[in-house]
Formats: sequence, structure tokens, C-alpha cells
Amino acid sequence: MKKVGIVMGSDSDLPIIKKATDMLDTLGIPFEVHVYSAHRTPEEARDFAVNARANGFGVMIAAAGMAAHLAGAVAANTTLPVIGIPCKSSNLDGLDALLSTVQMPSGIPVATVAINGGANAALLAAQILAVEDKALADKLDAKRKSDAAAVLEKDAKVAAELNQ
Ligand code: RP5
Repeated sequence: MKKVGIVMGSDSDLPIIKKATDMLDTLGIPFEVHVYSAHRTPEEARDFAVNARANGFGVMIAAAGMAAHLAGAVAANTTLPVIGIPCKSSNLDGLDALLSTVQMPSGIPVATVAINGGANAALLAAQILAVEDKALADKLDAKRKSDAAAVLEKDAKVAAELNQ
């Protein structure tokens, strides 16, 4: 299976990335994580993206806060799909990172998930890899079913408690 390449702008983004790596672990998807910044270590971020396809990656996840240019910088240097996670890390509650990540110019797309959306970033990466991987698609189907069952269990509890 192709790996997921994960990069974060700072180790202060780690709690968000942990949500992604936990989900990938659950699904049995291999990944590689790095701390590379679009601003502080631009060469390393660029090299990771430029070499990603040759190094066995199938999709990239990039997480950053504040003036969050990392996902865009990765996307500029690969045609692998890039998923951006805007991180809440400033006085602007993540809105700065959201806009910096999502507002890409035509030609260089970044699939942006919600602010701090680490789990969804991993699930989207899994869904991209599952296009060519039936076993992984089956795992994703099973997860949807068990997630739905958990919600219906909560419905039954709330209904039993509150409905007349
Ligand atoms: C961004 O600035 C990082 O992605 C992080 O979210 C934010 C703050 O970084 P640190 O000052 O905590 O290293 O580049």
C-alpha cells in the first residue's frame, strides 16, 4: 500500500497530527511524519514534496497554524493529492490558518478539512488510497457502519430517557 506523507509546521501541531496518525493506525495504513515549516525550513518541506511520489507516498497531509502556507507549498511541489489541516494556534482561533490553507489559486489544489480536523484528514487520505484498494474500502465501509451503530445506540438511550 502507498504511504501517507504527513508534515506539520511545528511540533506544537502534534496533538492535531496525533488524531490523524491514530486513525491511520486503526485502518492499518503506513505513514511517515515530519516537522517541516514552509517558512522556517522551506528546503526540507520542498524536498519532501518533490520526492514524495518516488518515495512511495500516495497522498500527503500538511498541518500548520497562523499564516499556514505549508499545505500550499507542498501542493506546489507535487501532483499527489494534498490534504490541508488548518491548526488553531493563534489569537485568531484558526481562522487565519483556515483562510491561508483553503484559498489556493486555480491550478494548485489543496483539499482543506476543518480547523484541527486531523481525523477527517486521515479518513480522506484513506478514501483516496481506497480507490485502488478493495480491502481498505471494505474497512472504511465497516467503520461507517460501526459509527452509525454508535449514534443509534445514543439515540436509543436519549429516547428512552426523554420521550414520553
Ligand atoms: C506555524 O506556526 C506552525 O504550524 C504552528 O501551528 C504555528 C506556531 O508555531 P510555533 O511557534 O509553536 O513553533 O508555522
